[in-house]
Amino acid sequence: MTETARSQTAPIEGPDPEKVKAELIAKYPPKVARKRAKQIIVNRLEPGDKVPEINANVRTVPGLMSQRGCCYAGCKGVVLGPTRDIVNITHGPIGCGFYSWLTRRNQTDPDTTPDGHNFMTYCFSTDMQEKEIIFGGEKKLKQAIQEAYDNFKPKAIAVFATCPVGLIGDDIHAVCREMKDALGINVFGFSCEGYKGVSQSAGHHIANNQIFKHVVGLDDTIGAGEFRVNLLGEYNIGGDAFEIERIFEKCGITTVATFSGNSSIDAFANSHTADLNLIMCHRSINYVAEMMEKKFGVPWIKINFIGAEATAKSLRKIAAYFDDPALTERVEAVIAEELPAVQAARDAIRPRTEGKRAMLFVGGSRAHHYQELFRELGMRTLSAGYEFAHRDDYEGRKVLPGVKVDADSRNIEELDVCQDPDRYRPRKTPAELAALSAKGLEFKDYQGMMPEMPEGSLVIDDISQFETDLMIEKYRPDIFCAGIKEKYMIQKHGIPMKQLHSYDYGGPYAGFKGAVNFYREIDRMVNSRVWGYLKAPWQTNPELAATYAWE
Ligand code: CFM
Repeated sequence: MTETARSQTAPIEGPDPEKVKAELIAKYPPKVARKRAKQIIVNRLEPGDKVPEINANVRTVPGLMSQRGCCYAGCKGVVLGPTRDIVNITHGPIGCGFYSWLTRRNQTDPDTTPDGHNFMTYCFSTDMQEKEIIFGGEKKLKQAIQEAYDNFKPKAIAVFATCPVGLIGDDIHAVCREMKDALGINVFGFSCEGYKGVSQSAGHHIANNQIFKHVVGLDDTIGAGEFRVNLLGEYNIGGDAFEIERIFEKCGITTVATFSGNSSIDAFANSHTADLNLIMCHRSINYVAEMMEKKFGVPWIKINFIGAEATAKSLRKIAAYFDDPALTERVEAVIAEELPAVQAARDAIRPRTEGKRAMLFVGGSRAHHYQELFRELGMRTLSAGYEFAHRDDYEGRKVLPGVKVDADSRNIEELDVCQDPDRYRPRKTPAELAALSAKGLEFKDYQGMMPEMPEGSLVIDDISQFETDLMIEKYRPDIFCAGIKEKYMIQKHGIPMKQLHSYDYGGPYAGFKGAVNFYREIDRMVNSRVWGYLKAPWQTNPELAATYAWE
């Protein structure tokens, strides 16, 4: 365990977590309570420094108000959405396309050459109507692909299936193949119907598979740069990828492709030529890293650019991997140059944030990563959880061999990937890899969130609104981090609420400059008394009060 992790393990103050857990499930019917009990865990180290087991990536009980999204959201909205030069056509009713259109604030820096496309400002949809639902939508899809091609002449078109497409059985892949031949550009489809899997996590997997099958490996040109990496699972929300790219450039590290923030299809096609894959969001993209390693021999390591210390640590890991004195020196020089401004901001702010307490309930990686930034401010994480992550994101990848594959996961295709006979090129010899591992560089590993969380903190998978309300009542945290669906109900409790998906119009929060932005934002939020003055109507008029189970 790291120094910072150990400093977190003093028991958290406040109500007894076991009793809170009992209360969280007390009003549920017995079957639901049994299920939720396995998803609500008091984080206590077991013998051998083992964290307790948590149940994750399982169906939400109907009736519980979940934070989760759907498979289509994970595929189109999350993984493919941030790529500027693919025309992404949603095959379905208009709402799916509209509500997945730029709501995530993924930014891009389009190149301004005549063929430097940026389609992110457009929303493409087949706008299915009753007629297509009854008689089939393949014809309309074909027309839509043709129309998109005629108007925009893109390099690639991707098609995303929504729920009704799966229900009526349109064969989007056949249409894509036909149009690929007819138009002579890359056209590929994603069977990411919203109902597949138990959350958007299934959509990530489907997105990873198809992008690997149809795009990665199409361009073998080895570009310039001595230290060539891919950044996987960085979606450039609020400009995070821009800040990471800035730091990489200063260090002399070349980004071949970012999956998929500030990215282009050409970069994906060439990404297998990189010498190292860096995984930022493990949940959404680890499949691409695994497949790229098997097929092309590119090793992967887990990094994290959320938090100034974490950024410095991640840069040092990259330097350790390439094991080049000049790079190591440059990395150290960049860290030395960047950290004083971060330290100055932290020193000024920390007396006002020290000892404050946060709760984080976000997707599949930020609930972990942002604990770093709070720690830098002297704040503690009382409770955290993911919407849709799997056990490995909680407990670490060591649990993977024992994870049960249920019917919902079995529904999602596992690609059978093997070594490319011509292009597999191990980047390091087994002896070199072993020497690096011996020095502490962990390959293909992620320790997960729970080992770094305080003793006695509650880890809650797929938290419901009922549980959120009760957690706020019991602990009164100084700040709560989640998404837009939760925002207003949390503020009505008088608690400041920070969106960690879209960043509430703020950011970037990654890297060194991002850390300073975050410190300032959190200082402003936890030290503003405005939310405490707010009285919801039912607090002054009890007859308006909803009758909550614990009242
Ligand atoms: Fe990965 Fe993400 Fe996240 Fe995620 Fe998401 Fe997101 Fe997220 Mo919202 S890819 S898991 S599916 S870091 S959109 S940029 S913020 S839930 S914690």
